[in-house]
Amino acid sequence: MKIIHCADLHLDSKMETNLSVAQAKERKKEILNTFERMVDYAHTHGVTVIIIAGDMFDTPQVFGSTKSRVLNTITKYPQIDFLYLSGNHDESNFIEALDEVPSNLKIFGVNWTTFSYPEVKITGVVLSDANRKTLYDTLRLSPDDLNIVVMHGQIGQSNSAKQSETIYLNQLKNKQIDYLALGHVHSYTQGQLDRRGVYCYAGCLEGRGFDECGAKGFVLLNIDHGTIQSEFVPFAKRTLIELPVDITPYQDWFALEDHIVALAKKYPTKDLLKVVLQGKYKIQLEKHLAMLEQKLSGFYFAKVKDESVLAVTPEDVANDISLRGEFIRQVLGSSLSASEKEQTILMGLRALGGEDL
Ligand SMILES: [Mn+2]
Repeated sequence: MKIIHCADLHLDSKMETNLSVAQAKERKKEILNTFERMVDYAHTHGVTVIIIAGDMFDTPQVFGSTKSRVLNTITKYPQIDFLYLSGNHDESNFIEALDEVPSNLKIFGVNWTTFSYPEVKITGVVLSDANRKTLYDTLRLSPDDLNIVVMHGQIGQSNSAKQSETIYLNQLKNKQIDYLALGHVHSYTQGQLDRRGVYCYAGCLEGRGFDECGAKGFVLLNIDHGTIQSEFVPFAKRTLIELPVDITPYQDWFALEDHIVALAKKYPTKDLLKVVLQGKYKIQLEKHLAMLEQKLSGFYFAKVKDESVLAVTPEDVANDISLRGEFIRQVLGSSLSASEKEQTILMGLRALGGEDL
């Protein structure tokens, strides 16, 4: 038996942070497409259950067109069960607004609900303020069954935090869980729960911003002879990549540009790239950030973030008796912050060089 564990689809996300209006619209469509592609994959790979561990939608208000595409996808494959747990973003509006719930769309509620299959029992609960303390005591699983448990929230070790979103892993130990299918964390993460089981966040299907970099996809579970094998399947249409570059060794901007362009060649141009300049640079390095962005414009999206700092010390200009040397010594000796000093020195040097400010 094969099962897909996915989560955090955030359908209908706005996507406007970095992208143009047209690209944001396109990415929004792509996220929905990736969900549909995943369901097609399930069909062609003999998957019979898809667990959606929360945050299927980004906001409680779901566009009618999105809702009907999701419903069509679900009803297109009646032999696949969709086990849906609402997360902290989507609440239960999607289900409540349905005239008729398709028979293969099965829903977890605020009490433990179990869906039984010959090879596995899948049990889940939606966290709420009312149940967050009692749910651990009310979970009863048989050691003789293969058990998947579905929840949405942030794992924590103690019971001290107050948020209803916290899942206390310690209290799920020795509960006969074989696989804890989680949603909430947007990157694939797996760890040992106890001697018997593992916990796993599937992550989101598509990264939306540069806080969601790296491979995104779903987890494919293969159940065979009473054991669960799990495998992360990268599935996103586009990946967001953060590329840190230490510019310390470079005094020539064009050599640095060549270096960055060569590094960027490792990634497909369909992806979204953020180059982060780091390290300490000398005054001699003249930066042309817009030109670098232009050179990376073959990517679906590219931007350059400059986090590098100017490395000039009083020793560097100790013997410089020019106005420039005096100016730098004055600024370095002032009470300005490090970034203010950097800005002031750069502006001052440009002014001394006769450039427009
Ligand atoms: Mn989420």
